[in-house]
Amino acid sequence: MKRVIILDASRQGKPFNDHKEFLRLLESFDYEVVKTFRQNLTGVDKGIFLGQGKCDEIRHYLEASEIDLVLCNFDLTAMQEKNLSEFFKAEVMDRTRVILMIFAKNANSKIARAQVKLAMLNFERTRLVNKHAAYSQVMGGAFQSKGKGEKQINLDRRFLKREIEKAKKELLTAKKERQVNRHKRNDLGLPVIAIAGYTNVGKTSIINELLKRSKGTKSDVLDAYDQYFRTLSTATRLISLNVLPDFFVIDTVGFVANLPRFLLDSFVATLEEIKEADYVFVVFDAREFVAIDVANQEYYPDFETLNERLKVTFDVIARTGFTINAENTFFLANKIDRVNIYFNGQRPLPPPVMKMFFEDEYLSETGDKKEVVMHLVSKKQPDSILSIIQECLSRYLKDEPLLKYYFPKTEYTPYYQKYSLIFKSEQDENYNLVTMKVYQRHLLEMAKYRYFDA
Ligand SMILES: Nc1nc2c(ncn2[C@@H]2O[C@H](COP(=O)(O)OP(=O)(O)O)[C@@H](O)[C@H]2O)c(=O)[nH]1
Ligand SMILES: [Mg+2]
Repeated sequence: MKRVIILDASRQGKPFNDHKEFLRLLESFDYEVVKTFRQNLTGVDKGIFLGQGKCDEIRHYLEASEIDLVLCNFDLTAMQEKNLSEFFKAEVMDRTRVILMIFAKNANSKIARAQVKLAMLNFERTRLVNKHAAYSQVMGGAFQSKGKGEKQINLDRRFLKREIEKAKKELLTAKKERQVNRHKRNDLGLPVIAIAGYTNVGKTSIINELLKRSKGTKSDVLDAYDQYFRTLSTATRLISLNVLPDFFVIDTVGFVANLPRFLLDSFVATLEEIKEADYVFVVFDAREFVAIDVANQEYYPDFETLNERLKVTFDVIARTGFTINAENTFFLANKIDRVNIYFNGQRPLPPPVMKMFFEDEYLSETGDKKEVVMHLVSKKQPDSILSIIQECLSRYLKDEPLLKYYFPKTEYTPYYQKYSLIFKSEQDENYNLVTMKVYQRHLLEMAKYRYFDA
């Protein structure tokens, strides 16, 4: 584990970026965060961004604890980055650089890798321009050093330009290749649910809860799907529950608040798995917008807060190529267990859903305000999540016929559960009679069990 420190800054008491979110972002790396330094800025931006006193303090700390990596939860100009790293005698990375590294880690496909590379090169190029401006400013009349700096910058610029052209070509090739592979995954025959949302809302936790309940050892369950599985991204998991037919879930890289504009394309590229999904679960943190009406002792949605996030979410998901509609998208407000308000020592039970209206082009053809149903869930109450998945899977099986199968009692057939949503289960002397809908792809193999239209 590499030991690092974090610098956090605020202006007039308002942090530039959320500290907890930054910590969560860093979990992608093998870092041990040893200490956080905070400063509230008062003056204008300086060459070293922070105050001199704070910088001295940090330098002493770095020296004493032999740490040589400093991560900033704010953006720096090229000049500031350079000045700080020289002063600290340590590597200094600003927030955009950290985010770029995360994207690089999460780029699972050729396209994503090419897109991230391009963003990194463009980032370096903007730094060069800054650096150049900074050089001219600082070096001013000193002819010799100015000339030197400019020469180096021109070399760097030419190098970057070449690299950027290369990366653009790579991206184009990768995009062409994808056209060819595009329909590979539709062979799966199992529904695919992508879990999307901001960092730290509980996407991975929800998937882990499902995995905990998933039966069979991993290799066991995966065997049957092996050949398909290879075409899937590494973040895809097969969920095989006793109570529901099998399905896939995809964990996605979290949205980052205040994402720099020029990173949007590479962010979207790391989310491209979403396009292959049949359904998207958009997860939010309930604490951000579930409010309490004290007078009526009721929960209500603080829609103002949510509005902006919904907009960004829709925009990003649409950019992946997934067409959001009212059928294929579910909204989850997770961590409802953390919304703790008590009246006379009692916590009113949160409702299972909250309805709200959202003006959005993606959800409505007419441009009218469209209803968004927000499911209030918690990983602590997995049933709340399972019931949404059940609803999702029954939508997937909407057009399949409801059939009644006769399974001989002597035959142990938990197998059929994998591919079917069960509506009713009865028994007679010799048979288990099960009324169910079966995934289309598996109808044929199930035909050996006599069936009747239910
Ligand atoms: N109390 C509570 N904590 C949760 C819930 N879901 C997730 N968490 C916690 O929230 C943090 C972030 O969860 P994680 O699944 O990593 O979020 P992700 O970034 O969206 O994948 C972790 O500390 C989880 O234990 C929940 O429903 N209730
Ligand atoms: Mg996660």
